Amino acid sequence: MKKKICIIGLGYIGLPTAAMFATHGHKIVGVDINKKVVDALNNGKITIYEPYLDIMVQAAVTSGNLIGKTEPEEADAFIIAVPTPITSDKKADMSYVKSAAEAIVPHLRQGNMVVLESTSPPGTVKNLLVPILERSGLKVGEDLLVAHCPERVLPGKILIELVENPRIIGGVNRKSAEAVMELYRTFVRGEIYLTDATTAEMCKLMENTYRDVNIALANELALLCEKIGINAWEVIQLSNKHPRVNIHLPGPGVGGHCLAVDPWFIVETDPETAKIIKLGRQINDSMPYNVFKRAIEILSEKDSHCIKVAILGITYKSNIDDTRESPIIELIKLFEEDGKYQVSIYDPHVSSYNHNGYSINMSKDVYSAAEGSDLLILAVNHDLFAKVDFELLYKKMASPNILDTRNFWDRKMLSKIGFNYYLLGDGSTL
Ligand code: SAJ
Repeated sequence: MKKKICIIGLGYIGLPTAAMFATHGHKIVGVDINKKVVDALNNGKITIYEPYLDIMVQAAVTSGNLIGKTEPEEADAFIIAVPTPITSDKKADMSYVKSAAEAIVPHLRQGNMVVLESTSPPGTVKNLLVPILERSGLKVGEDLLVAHCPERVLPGKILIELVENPRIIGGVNRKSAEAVMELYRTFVRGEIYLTDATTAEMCKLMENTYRDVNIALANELALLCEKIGINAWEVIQLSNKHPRVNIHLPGPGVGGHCLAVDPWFIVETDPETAKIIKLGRQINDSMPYNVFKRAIEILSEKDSHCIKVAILGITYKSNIDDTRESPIIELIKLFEEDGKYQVSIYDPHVSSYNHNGYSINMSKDVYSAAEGSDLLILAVNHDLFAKVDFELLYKKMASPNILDTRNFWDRKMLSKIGFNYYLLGDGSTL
């Protein structure tokens, strides 16, 4: 049966979810406190980049099934997809979830569903959401069906993963979980597994923690191999031939709003017990500094007061425009704080960067960023960087040093042109 659904939060999760429900026949009110986002939506436009999302949103708005508003209103179901950022002392900031829940209370009616999609510390539905919703006077689990349905989509592949990924739905009781499952069945083709709300919260956090800890292991291996004088990428490739081994990839750090944040929500719950999780976070957070140190070693021959470093890529991973928690920002800051370096940055997906009063000047292309530089760091493996004209790049640079942090470029080809090619995690080039 077609429903009216109010989706609170029109970001990387809320907007695609709204468009998905709307193009499957439901009436969607997309709610955001940012008027610009709402106005853009009502004009069929979007303010974030995600492949094909613009087309889908436009279709949904044109059909009349998706409209944007700055306040929630009465509906059959409410989906909360607001951010759960991290505070400076690494605690979950639940203020957006709290205000979204409070905003829907006056509109709740008997038989409504409330779904929390935002990634939250274990116990959030039980201890934070339910007490707020109970202010409506409705009996949670009977008159009001409540569940956690964590999002699991990969930025860059959101639309396909929304449909195909398996989902976990954790209800305050079975009745709630089953009702929410029926709603999501509208477009989810993957398996749907039902459980309780706190288990669902922990599953979501552990999925990202599992990945974060495994990347930390790969980063530790990279640092070890640099010291031992061997190539970590070869170790990984060969070790992964074992049928039960899947070592992840090292890199300049772990960013994004998920892996760099979610493990802290578990640490916060029990810091004494969550030892590996915390250490993994610390190792990954140290990677920008390790890249910086390696760059300084490469540049140590240079006797100059102003050394020019070019950095390619500023996003937290390849082929997206998202710079949240990007380790590359930390790397840039390390060079700037040292004072000896002039840094130029280019990213084909980011034309300007300004966050909390800190702004970065972006170059207009690879070659203007590289002009006169003594070292070029490949920080993000955007597909577009495979198409660089390396002969031209060689001519532009003052000293032909490349530090590849992603094992993305062809060492042989670059060496043939005349570059000194260095690879993160490869001690054989030291
Ligand atoms: N990275 C590495 N080495 C690797 C893999 C990734 O250094 O081997 C780095 C990336 O460069 C990036 C960071 O990790 O900085 C995170 O990238 P990612 O592609 O692993 O994940 P996200 O943050 O874009 O999306 C994750 C996904 N979670 C898992 O794969 C377990 C996604 O499915 C979740 O929905 C999403 O978090 C989320 O919203 O929680």
